Amino acid sequence: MSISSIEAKIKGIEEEKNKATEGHLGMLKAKLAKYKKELLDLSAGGGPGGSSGGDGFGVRATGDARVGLVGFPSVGKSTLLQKLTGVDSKAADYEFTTLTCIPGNFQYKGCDVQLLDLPGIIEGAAEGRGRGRQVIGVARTCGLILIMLDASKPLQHKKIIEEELEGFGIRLNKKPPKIKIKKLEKGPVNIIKIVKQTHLDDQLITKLCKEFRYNSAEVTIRQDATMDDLIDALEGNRIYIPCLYVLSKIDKISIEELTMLSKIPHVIPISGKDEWNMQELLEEIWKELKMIRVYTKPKGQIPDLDDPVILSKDKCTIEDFCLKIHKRLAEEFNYAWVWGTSAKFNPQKVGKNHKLDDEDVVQIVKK
Ligand SMILES: Nc1nc2c(ncn2[C@@H]2O[C@H](COP(=O)(O)OP(=O)(O)O)[C@@H](O)[C@H]2O)c(=O)[nH]1
Ligand SMILES: [Mg+2]
Repeated sequence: MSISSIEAKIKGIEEEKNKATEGHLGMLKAKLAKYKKELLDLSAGGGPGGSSGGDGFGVRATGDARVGLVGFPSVGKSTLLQKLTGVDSKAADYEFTTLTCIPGNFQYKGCDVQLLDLPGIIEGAAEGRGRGRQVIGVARTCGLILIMLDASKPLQHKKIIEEELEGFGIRLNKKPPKIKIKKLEKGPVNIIKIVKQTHLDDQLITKLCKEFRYNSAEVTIRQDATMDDLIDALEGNRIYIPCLYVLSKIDKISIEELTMLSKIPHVIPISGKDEWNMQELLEEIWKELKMIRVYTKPKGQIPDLDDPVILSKDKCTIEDFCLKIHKRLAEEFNYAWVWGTSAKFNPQKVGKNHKLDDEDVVQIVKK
């Protein structure tokens, strides 16, 4: 099927969806998810001027973490990139800047963060076509997405961007559904409900499973799941990323408006132009990235507090720490001394699997 015929189908289903009953709605949503996936599969990387590089835009990842910045044109993305990283993307040719992704790096708490200005993603549906793969490629490598919203028209834009990213299989500020689906050789769809289901009945669950070719399967549901949760679990391959909404140009709105807009969850109000609230933005980015700083302490010396080793909270063992410094260090490792909140007493003698906390101090003892 061609891109435009799939797009026509999606439009038709969207219209039907508005007048559907619950059960029917589930089937339509499942079909929609399937067509959207087909559309993505068709959109090979590398639109005009783009690159089909491994991460979607061919920008080399540098630093300890990556943050993707998306938003409508003229909301202040380039201005923020310039203020935080010194990279002047406006100086680049206009055509060029809408078609590619511009990286810049900034340092915060010893962490080197790569910020990617992804201008071409939201602007212009025609240009955006075929970009899905690239967006996903980049999103997979980002620890955080920043959605920039102009304070003068934030809510409408927020909805459009969220729907666009949702359509690409990206889930913002969500956890994967606690639903396990195991394909079986034969038999019916066997549903195991660990908690009471208030949105889904067995008939609908079975129908949805079959729609995704799980004719014989064991479905274990550990949360009060919605239709969308089940479809995400059946589709698999979703990307779960934290997201902050950067409300820009607050220098142009009133205190009353600002107070109201600040109630949006995960929102950080800023003015890139006047550099308002930059420190808070950096602090929130840091928190969302879930990084920790670990200081090294060579034997008989004081810890080096200027140059921390940066680890992420899901990979923060002593072994991860060694590997980040040098592969050989992990091989030569005997034990380590740890000072800080992860230690039961200071210092504690630990092995490779010990998990470190932010601002711990480590001394490695080799074999
Ligand atoms: N008042 C105000 N204007 C801003 C702010 N940030 C950017 N601008 C202006 O908005 C326009 C678009 O900014 P730009 O950074 O190029 O937006 P982009 O298209 O999202 O990259 C420019 O004229 C900027 O000077 C801000 O915080 N306050
Ligand atoms: Mg720009």
